[in-house]
Amino acid sequence: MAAGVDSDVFEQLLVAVDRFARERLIPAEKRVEEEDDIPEDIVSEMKDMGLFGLSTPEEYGGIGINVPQEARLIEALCYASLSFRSLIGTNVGIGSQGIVMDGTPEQKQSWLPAVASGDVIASFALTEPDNGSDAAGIRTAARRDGSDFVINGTKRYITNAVRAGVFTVFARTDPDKPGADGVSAFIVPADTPGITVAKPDKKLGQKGTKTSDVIFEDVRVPETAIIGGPDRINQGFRTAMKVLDRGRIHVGTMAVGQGQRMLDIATDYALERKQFGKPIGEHQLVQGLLADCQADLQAARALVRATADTFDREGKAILEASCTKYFCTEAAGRIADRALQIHGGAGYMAEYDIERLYRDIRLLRIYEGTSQIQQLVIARRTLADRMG
Ligand code: COS
Repeated sequence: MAAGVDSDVFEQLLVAVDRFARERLIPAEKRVEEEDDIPEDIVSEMKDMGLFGLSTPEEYGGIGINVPQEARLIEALCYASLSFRSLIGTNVGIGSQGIVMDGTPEQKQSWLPAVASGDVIASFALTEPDNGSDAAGIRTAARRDGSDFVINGTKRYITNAVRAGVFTVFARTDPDKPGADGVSAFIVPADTPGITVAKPDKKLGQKGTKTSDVIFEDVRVPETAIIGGPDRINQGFRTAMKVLDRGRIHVGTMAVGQGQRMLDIATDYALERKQFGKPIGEHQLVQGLLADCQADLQAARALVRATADTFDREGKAILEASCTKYFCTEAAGRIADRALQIHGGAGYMAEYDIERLYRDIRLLRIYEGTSQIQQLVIARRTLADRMG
């Protein structure tokens, strides 16, 4: 088992994050929704708490929590709006984990301390206009020129691109290999000439999060920018998949945090709201909705924690991570729908939090691999296991 942070220190951190989410973040949610940004004082507090470096190893200035600890801590943070998590999410997860997992010691030393402190935002640039689920089909090209590579292409829906100090960019280094085999992962500082970050996208929910197109035009990087060094050329797709496996456990955890929040809101409403002379929570059909939320939530939490333990023990959990992302995010969708239903007409009104949470959590079933991609991974692995 990866050591993680000392258990006493972790329990204190968990209490602090839980309090921060309830006392600081939840009261700021409406402001984030209106301003479509995270207030600077909250960004500073998140830095001070070390949240940007939660998963960065201690030797590089982070807190160094292991995956089971991440599964509890991110649940607590995600009791508040997912927009706050998104700010630290790429540093804790997909933006930096490629460097943590496969980077050279020099690459780790160069980037991880600033990622851990939050002074540099790391962003993960995989998706393209024509390649989302088919990640191995990416077209962004990195053409060799002496000991450099020259990158050309467009990346789409890149989280935190406007805030980024560094991108991990996936580009095709071998044009003759069409699939996963010709792809390499590069560390590209955001101020490298030739990079344009477009205006942030307008979205259904998660206001305050920033996604944008990133355009690479003749962006020149040395071969030492390949994650893991020049010898790891054409290995980038595997790095991306490993990063996404851990990311999928993280997204499952987010679904559990939001699921608990939505169930709590619906329960409070069921106790307060009266119809037919008594609180609606005393009507059995409303109880049925609450019971189904609770059962989904308990199952989702148990699955996240079991998968986090498997990942920690075995160093990978491909099948389990896909099951977790698929089940937990679909469960959060069901919980959102029932919680809104319990609110009746009020649930459709922006004045009530459930309307916003319902929109926010819709993305969970899409990013870091849609539910349908998870089904594909699960089925392929199930069949392959039987075939030996
Ligand atoms: N960990 C490590 N290696 C992995 C892996 C994983 N989880 N998944 C696949 N690989 C490896 C495979 O072992 C294979 O390597 P070998 O050729 O050496 O055996 C290689 O990667 C190609 O794998 P595969 O043939 O399964 O690739 P496919 O193109 O068929 O597609 C899917 C794989 C569809 C599962 C992948 O493209 C995917 O996850 N897509 C969704 C992408 C996504 O999540 N996008 C969200 C954007 S980021 S917010």
